[in-house]
Amino acid sequence: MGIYFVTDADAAAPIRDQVQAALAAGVRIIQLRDKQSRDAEMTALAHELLPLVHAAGGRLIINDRIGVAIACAADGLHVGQGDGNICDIRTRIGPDMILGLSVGTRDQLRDMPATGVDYIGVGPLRATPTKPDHDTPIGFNGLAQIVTAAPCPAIAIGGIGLQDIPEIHQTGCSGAAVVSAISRQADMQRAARDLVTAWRTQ
Ligand code: TZP
Ligand code: MG
Repeated sequence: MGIYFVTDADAAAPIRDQVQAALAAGVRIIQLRDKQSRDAEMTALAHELLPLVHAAGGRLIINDRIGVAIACAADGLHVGQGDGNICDIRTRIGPDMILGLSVGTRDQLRDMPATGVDYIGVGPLRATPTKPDHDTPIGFNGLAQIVTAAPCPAIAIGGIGLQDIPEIHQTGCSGAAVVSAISRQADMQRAARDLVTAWRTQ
């Protein structure tokens, strides 16, 4: 998956600009995350973003909202531990939609159903102000333990910057998810390109 961009509703730049910068830089997985907007707004934005993402050969994944993901026929849905039963969610979204699950402990990995989840987002690697209610940071050791035991591709998330890419790659992660390392940079496209290049040259 490489560099995976998660949108930032609290950044100065509008979400659409963030996504365009990430796509122009070569990011191919975009997660639309906006905890505040209503379902109808998020669905409308997803409808706008989907053609842009697809024109770049990318995939659009919706955070949390199963109804939105279904309504806009998104490529994927990403849910957290508190977002419902994974088997039920898989039944609702059908067999083809990408399903990602956040995992922060080995217990959570053990409790994950053997099938149905396509990838896990593992973290937070570090404490991050972007998600004030995040769980305890797991560090590189925690990340490596979960990634090694995972039955599916894993991507790291939480407090990730350019300098972390080699170590994340070394743990066996299939990608690295970032928010502020793109969304809150003065030149978002340049920041995204540096991340994409760093991942590709590992
Ligand atoms: N899930 C775990 S940490 C996080 C999410 C959505 C936020 C990561 O943001 P940043 O700015 O890349 O640290
Ligand atoms: Mg969630």
